Amino acid sequence: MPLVIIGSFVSPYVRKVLACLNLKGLSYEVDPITPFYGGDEFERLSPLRRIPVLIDGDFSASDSSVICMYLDEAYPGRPLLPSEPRDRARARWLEEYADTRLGDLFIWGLFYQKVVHPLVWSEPGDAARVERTLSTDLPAALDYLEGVLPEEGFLFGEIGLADIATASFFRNGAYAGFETDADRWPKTAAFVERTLAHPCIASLLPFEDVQRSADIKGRREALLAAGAPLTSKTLGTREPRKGLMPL
Ligand SMILES: N[C@@H](CCC(=O)N[C@@H](CS)C(=O)NCC(=O)O)C(=O)O
Repeated sequence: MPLVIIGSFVSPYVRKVLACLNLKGLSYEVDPITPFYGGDEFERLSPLRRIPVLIDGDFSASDSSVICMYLDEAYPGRPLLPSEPRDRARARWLEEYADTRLGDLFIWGLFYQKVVHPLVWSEPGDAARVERTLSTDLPAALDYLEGVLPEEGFLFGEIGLADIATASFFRNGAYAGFETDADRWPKTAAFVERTLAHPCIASLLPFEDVQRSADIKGRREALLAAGAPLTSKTLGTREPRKGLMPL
């Protein structure tokens, strides 16, 4: 039974898990649904109605951090965390910072407002929130990252979970039209470019392009034609349902 990941290729949290699977050399299949289109079985597996979800035989888990730690503990291959306790704690903190703060800014502040909300609910997103994100909140986060990201290479030597988690959100930022100002944040801009160019993430880009551009009816065929490893069945529904986020 292959490992199964439920969730759209365009989600930064799904991208993080898929990149970690690639890094560890584990094969998998994807049911590329967006969370709003999940049915009852999806809700049973993911009580918060969020993606990604992992299915490993008769075991399942939701939350990208929980999934990545499970994969690292249950499977061999390249470790996702560094070996020293303090480095491990720093890596976990940076993953948490990315998932919480960068997620809030890049996903809920930009990508959701500018891309997802108009697409799923056919109405404009919150322009005031986009403005606040771009003018105040995101610059403060980038100032922080500029102080902790390495000038060269990756955070703890080899690429790992903290690098992937951080850079993943910038790709969704780019989908919402955001570009990191390399004059103001040179280390961050170079780190993100370097990390997104690593094969474990770069190899996912063609599937993201298809997921973003193909219409909903032709998407599955287009993803298969691009070589995406899809499940034969989906937990997706035709009509969207609201999740638990206060949107
Ligand atoms: N902490 C979770 C966050 C996952 C998350 O927020 N996923 C988004 C998609 S990018 C989602 O499913 N949102 C739907 C909702 O919250 O209703 C993780 O790391 O997996």
